[in-house]
Amino acid sequence: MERSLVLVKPDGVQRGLIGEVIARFERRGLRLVGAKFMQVSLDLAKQHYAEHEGKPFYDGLIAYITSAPVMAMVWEGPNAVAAIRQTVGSTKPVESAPGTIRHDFGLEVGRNLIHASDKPETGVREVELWFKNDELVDWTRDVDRWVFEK
Ligand code: DAT
Ligand code: MG
Repeated sequence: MERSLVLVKPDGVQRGLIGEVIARFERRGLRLVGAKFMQVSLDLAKQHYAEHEGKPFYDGLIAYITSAPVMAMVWEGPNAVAAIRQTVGSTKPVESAPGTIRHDFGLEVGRNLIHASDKPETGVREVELWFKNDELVDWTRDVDRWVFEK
């Protein structure tokens, strides 16, 4: 089953939006596999955002993600990565479609509330980076057969 890392970033946590984000993914039919509320270390932030090193916004991005606790989660489902990115919205909140999380709660790219893996391979790498195996739960729901076709 495809998996995505999801982070409710420090602004989302501070603004009391953890429940809102979880509710949206639950309602979508995705299955929660792991969750932890944590302060992000500088080392983890740098590994997570390694692809952006050297870009003009990099220092601000590292400062933002380490500024206060985040809610880190793993969600799974068929096409979970695409489904979650769709619910999250575009990187820039003002370019996000109405109804998406970044549109409905955000204005600025540097306060865009949430992170989600951008490709299935990224999902695998990011889940490995953020979670130990014994922090992830393999489980089924009685409702799965009404949400997942196979
Ligand atoms: P996403 O978070 O949608 O996957 P990304 O991986 O391109 O976007 O960038 C990671 C984060 O970096 C993004 O959530 C916010 C910040 N960022 C990206 N592009 C930016 C820009 N042009 N100006 C400022 N911050 C930016
Ligand atoms: Mg990204």
